[in-house]
Amino acid sequence: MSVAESNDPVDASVSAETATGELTDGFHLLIDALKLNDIKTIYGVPGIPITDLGRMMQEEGLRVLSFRHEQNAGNAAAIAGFLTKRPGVCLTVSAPGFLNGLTALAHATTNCWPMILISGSSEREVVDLMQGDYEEMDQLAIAKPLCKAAFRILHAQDIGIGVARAVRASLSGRPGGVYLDIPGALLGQVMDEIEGAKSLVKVIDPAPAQIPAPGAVARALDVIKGAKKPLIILGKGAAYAQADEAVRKFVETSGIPYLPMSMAKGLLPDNHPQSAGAARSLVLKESDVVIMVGARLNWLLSHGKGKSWGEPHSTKFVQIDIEPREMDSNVEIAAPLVGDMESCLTALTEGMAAGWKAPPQEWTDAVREKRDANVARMAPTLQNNASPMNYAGALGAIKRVVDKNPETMFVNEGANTLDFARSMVDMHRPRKRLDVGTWGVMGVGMGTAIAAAVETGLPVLAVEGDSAFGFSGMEIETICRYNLPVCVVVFNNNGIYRGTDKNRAGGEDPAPTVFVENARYDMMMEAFGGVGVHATNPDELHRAVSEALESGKPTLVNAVIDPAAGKESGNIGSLNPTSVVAKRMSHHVLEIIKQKAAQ
Ligand code: ADP
Ligand code: TZD
Ligand code: MG
Repeated sequence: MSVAESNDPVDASVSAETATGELTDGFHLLIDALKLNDIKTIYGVPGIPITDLGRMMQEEGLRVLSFRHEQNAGNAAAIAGFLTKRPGVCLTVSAPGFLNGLTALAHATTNCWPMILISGSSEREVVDLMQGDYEEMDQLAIAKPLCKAAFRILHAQDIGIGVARAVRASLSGRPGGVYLDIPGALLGQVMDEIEGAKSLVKVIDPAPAQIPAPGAVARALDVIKGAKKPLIILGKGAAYAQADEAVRKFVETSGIPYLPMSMAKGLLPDNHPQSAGAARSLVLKESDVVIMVGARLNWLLSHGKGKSWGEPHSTKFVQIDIEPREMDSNVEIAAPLVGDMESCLTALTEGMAAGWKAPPQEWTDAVREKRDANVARMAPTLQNNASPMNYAGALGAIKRVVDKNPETMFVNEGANTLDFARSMVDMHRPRKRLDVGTWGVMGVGMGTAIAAAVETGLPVLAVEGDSAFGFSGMEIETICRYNLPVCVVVFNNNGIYRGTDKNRAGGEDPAPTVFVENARYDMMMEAFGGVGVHATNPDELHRAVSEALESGKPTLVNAVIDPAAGKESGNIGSLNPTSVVAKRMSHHVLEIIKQKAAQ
């Protein structure tokens, strides 16, 4: 189409010197803007008004992965952000599609991962007058409190700046989720193609090094030097930062035991001599100085206080974080070190170089002994060949496969399936363990597995509770459609936590935590042309998973787990509120309720 053929008002902006007479449109400007900013993959679900956008994206060389539900596409984009240090992009349709994707955007923000949710939206004029447009919703307003930043682009000539703002906002400082609202009408807007190309913006240095203040480094070193029982806690912020060598140097130069948070496992191999992973309770309780390295003192660390920190014993904290406001969020931070991971760790390591004294041997020996004792105690349970399987037997088989294939991307969700796997399956390389993150979300599994395969090209092993799997299980069709090297293992214990609960009223309905008995999840995979395996003991499980990783064929292993093996809520049962009502309410109470009902 040429300028002459179009009567869009935007054409008025075309300047005489540059106009070629050829036009571009919102669709192509958006695609060009994303490509210019190194976006290579789009995770989404098509529909009005973005169906053609997806087609054109594919035509223009972007990889477009179409999902069965936006939440899974969003979870894929979120983890792509974590893995690549670039924003993962999710593309959704208006209102319901947008809302489905929003959960994942909030999840990305909560986890400090860069992600952009691009959603089509309905006619602005109609939405704002609330006149009932197709999929009407004021999406920008709804997204705002759930992400780091939210933008709407109304004019084709602003697409370049709009995308640049989204990319920079997602990556700069503490990374997070960004919402980008694309009213359908924008995609059809036209402008001169040369002017359009000029309007695009390549984001330069979106996450610049942030050097910590020298005084803050000296303060941190002083605190560390004064420690008798120091501990390093590595968090997923350190994994995200891809400062792997700086992490290793800091830990090894310091000689301090370290505890990896779930997704920081493998930053140093779990069998590293300084790992205190298997002595968690001891090191949290006993340590006097803790160096937080890209980890927050949130619920996962009992907020840095209370019984698990050895109350009344008081711990001094040093904290490295790119987000200044994280400091003192739960307890006082004696030495805040604000800056980017690599710069902070390098500064600390350099500060240690001159005559650094290793921590007291009494402490490091105590940690090592406790760890070795716990590992030795666990070892035989990981070898048990019980059928139906218990968690240790099944995870022993999984552990042996992962030890042999350390490059495997390991995805994990569930309650018992998550908590036992975290402690029983060692990670050997950085950013291999991908799980439920800060919120403990069920349903991240298949989206995560798909993005892990797509972004790394490596084989993926997803170990899933049967409940957890159900949240995103339909995406096994997506796995088969794109022929991704993903092996899903469903730990099938017939339910949430356990499969043995009974209906307390004695009625026909099963208890709320119980599923269909002896379901065959493997047959779901077969329905889409993948490989399904039914495994009833650890040997069968080991064989099935080894073969799947070897062949790279989409596989689902239905691993039969003893329905009585799990604990309520896995490791976090203590977070459940308890009822004080020992028996049914008194006669008087029931009488009052009856009278109210009769009114
Ligand atoms: P975990 O759950 O493993 O304890 P969190 O998600 O709670 O980890 O904490 C990660 C922290 O890392 C966040 O506070 C975030 O601001 C921080 N962070 C992320 N990227 C960087 C970086 N490049 N440099 C320093 N800190 C970072
Ligand atoms: N919904 C969402 C989105 N996230 C959640 N965490 C929950 C519900 C609650 N929940 C858990 O915290 S774990 C879990 C649920 C439903 C499932 C546990 O069952 P599972 O694992 O089968 O996945 P195990 O091995 O049976 O414990
Ligand atoms: Mg289960």
